[in-house]
Amino acid sequence: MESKTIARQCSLCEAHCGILVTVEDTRVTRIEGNPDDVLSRGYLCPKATALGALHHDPDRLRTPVRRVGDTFEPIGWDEAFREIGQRLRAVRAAHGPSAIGMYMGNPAAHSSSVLYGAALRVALLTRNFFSASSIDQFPQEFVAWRMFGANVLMPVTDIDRTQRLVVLGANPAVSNGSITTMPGAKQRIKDVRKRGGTVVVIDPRRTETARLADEHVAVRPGGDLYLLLGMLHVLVAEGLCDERAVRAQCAGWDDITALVADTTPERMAPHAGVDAETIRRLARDHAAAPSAVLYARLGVCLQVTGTLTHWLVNTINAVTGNLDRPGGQMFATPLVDALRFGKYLPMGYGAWTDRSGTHKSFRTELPATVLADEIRTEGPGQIKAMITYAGNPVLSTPQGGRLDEALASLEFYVAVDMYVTETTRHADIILPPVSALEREELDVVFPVFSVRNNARFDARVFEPPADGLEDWQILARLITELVPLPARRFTGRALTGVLDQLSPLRLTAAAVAAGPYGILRRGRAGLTIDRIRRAPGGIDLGPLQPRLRTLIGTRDRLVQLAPEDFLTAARQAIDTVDAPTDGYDLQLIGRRHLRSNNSWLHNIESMVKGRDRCTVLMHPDDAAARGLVDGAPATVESAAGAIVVPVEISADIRPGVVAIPHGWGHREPGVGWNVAAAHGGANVNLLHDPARTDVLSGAAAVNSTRVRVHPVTPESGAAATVSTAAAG
Ligand SMILES: Nc1nc2c(c(=O)[nH]1)N[C@H]1C(S)=C(S)[C@@H](COP(=O)(O)OP(=O)(O)OC[C@H]3O[C@@H](n4cnc5c(=O)[nH]c(N)nc54)[C@H](O)[C@@H]3O)O[C@H]1N2
Ligand SMILES: Nc1nc2c(c(=O)[nH]1)N[C@H]1C(S)=C(S)[C@@H](COP(=O)(O)OP(=O)(O)OC[C@H]3O[C@@H](n4cnc5c(=O)[nH]c(N)nc54)[C@H](O)[C@@H]3O)O[C@H]1N2
Ligand code: SF4
Ligand SMILES: [Mo]
Repeated sequence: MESKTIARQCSLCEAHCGILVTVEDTRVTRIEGNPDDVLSRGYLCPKATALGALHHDPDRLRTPVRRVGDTFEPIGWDEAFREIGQRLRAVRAAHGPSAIGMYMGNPAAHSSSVLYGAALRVALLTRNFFSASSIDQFPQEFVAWRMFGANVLMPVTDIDRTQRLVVLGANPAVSNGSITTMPGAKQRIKDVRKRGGTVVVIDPRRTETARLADEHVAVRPGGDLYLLLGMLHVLVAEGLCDERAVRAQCAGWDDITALVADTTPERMAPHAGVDAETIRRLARDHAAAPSAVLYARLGVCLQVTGTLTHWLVNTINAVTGNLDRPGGQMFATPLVDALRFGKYLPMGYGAWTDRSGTHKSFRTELPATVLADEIRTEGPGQIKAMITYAGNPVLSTPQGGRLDEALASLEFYVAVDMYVTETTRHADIILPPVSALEREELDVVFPVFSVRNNARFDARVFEPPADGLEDWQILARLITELVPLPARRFTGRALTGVLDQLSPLRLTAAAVAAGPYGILRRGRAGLTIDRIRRAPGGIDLGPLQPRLRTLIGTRDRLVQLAPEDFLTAARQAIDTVDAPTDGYDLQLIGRRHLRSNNSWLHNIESMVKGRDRCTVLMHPDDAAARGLVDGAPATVESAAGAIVVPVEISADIRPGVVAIPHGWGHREPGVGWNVAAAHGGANVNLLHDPARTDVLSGAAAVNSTRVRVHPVTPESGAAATVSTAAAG
């Protein structure tokens, strides 16, 4: 029996842990953490083992398929591309470029094929481009653009050196960090306390991260903005800010002090759901610590106040002198230094809007929540054909339950995905890439957000099949089909030949050579792809260095503390109280599980076995008041929709709040996920109103939806989407 062990990374989430994959004959028999990995130092989570199962999954598509009635049949690559080209060009010729919409999902960012995703987006020239970013980090990019002058300048939390870590709306003990790549986050958090520092978690649920902390503050969902306004008031009123740092680094100080003049902890406390004394103490402790950092993520991003909250997170870090210094918020020096060029990218904010005129484009995108309506609403600019790449928006985005029907109504839909999912089941043609273990690459995305500078190579575990294509090759062929060419039969072939030579790895090699560690700058000592490839644990490039001064893209080269529209929106938010409406007396938030990854690991038996994960988590008092018992099915209902899921009772969640994970609801007919279908669950995004978005960036506000929960009655059960466990 032939056995080999290959070092690479797990690309399932942002942590990109270093792994050792052992293969015996043609099967993956073991996946372990790589102790030599310079960033993850041997850590891996249970999801990593799914990489082997995904590779061997019989449900994974290995050839392109074409819809025939209600099923799919295999088809050759050339035939597929020919048909796609003809159909898409016909749509564009008849209705214009915006008639082709594109949605790019999360896994796209986890492979360097994303370069070709971006290129396809450009080739389409459509206004109807969407991505998972608008149900993820849009508010953070928006804030980075307005405060630092470039959307990529989202600061990294220097967790390895801070003496005070305050986490709001993130659960790194499960997620392993996001927009701060910190594999093995649990250990890193424990280490803060081990070196005498403090950890505070602000979250409506006592999460896995909160359990590691010195203090847990159970904020009201959506209450963080008020909590931070209260903290900022204390910092200003008590003279606790680092005014020297502010004067050297920032503009807008006077506007900030005016804004928070009346936001006393007493006034903010009821909105935050946190008592005034705690707010005051959090402010004082932040200022007193030798270094301190507020780290915020999805829980505060996906709120109507997402942009405002992230603005105040950065502002508090800046005015306490914790921006761009060790132990605070910092910026990496990645081997391909995208941060230096961010300021030259126009954000095109408001260059166009969705057709209802509600949402402005931001970095050439519209919010994903308008996708169903842009397909369904007739008239000029209507989407007639779609391309989805590595995304499952039917489950991952709030669409008022209309996206299924919308996708089914398209003239033509092509999906780049290796599964027949709730989304891709509507496609006319599905183009599957080779498996992750069949590609080799050098990740250049996540080093931009890593807690240490590093360079790590992903080696191939398996040779791809002779007729297998990587995502970038598929996307390059789609580009070839879409760009206007004279004499398509001949020039198309020539263009394919050219693009085939421009693999992301080749492009990356050139970018590395020109980057901060490359041979063009460092001569013979410089890094090359070959050098990185020969270091199976990667190369450590040292701790983060202060460098905002060289990166900042604002006109006066100062951090903008007080963009006018942020101030206006903040004043409005201070005057608005978010009260329960129409008997929807609970607030719904999300949660993630260590064995689940958005919508697409539920087809792997080891990821779904055991207790049902798609449950509504609620406080014992809330359950008792509604006559609900642990494990029994309940109807969760909002103004937008209803689902049925089992109840899970826990005192870890704030009374008045319930939590349901997203990415479930795999029972639709025709979905090619056989294991997932048996576990079902329900799609929580049916409960979220697509019209409820972050006011400034347009990101979906899914973390404080008003709901009611009650035992299943015959009527409510029939009307709702039922989860397997609840039904069974
Ligand atoms: N209510 C609620 N909704 C949420 C969230 C939440 O917290 N609450 N979280 C949001 C977040 S943060 C995100 S990132 C989004 C994710 O939203 P999406 O990106 O839309 O969905 P995923 O579940 O990641 O689906 C990924 C798809 O890509 C396919 N895929 C996997 N790897 C590859 C690959 O290498 N190539 C190709 N071509 N396809 C691949 C999978 O088969 C799957 O169909 O969900 C969001 N939705
Ligand atoms: N195991 C696992 N890991 C993952 C993923 C996964 O699906 N599974 N997904 C990956 C992706 S795509 C992403 S973007 C990251 C996300 O990474 P995180 O943001 O760390 O993950 P979440 O679990 O969504 O954490 C959000 C937290 O916010 C809390 N919260 C909700 N509303 C509020 C609020 O109003 N205020 C405050 N203060 N807190 C609130 C929730 O209780 C939750 O604990 O995780 C990545 N890692
Ligand atoms: S945390 Fe888990 S899923 Fe994420 S990269 Fe590491 S091993 Fe993979
Ligand atoms: Mo995400």
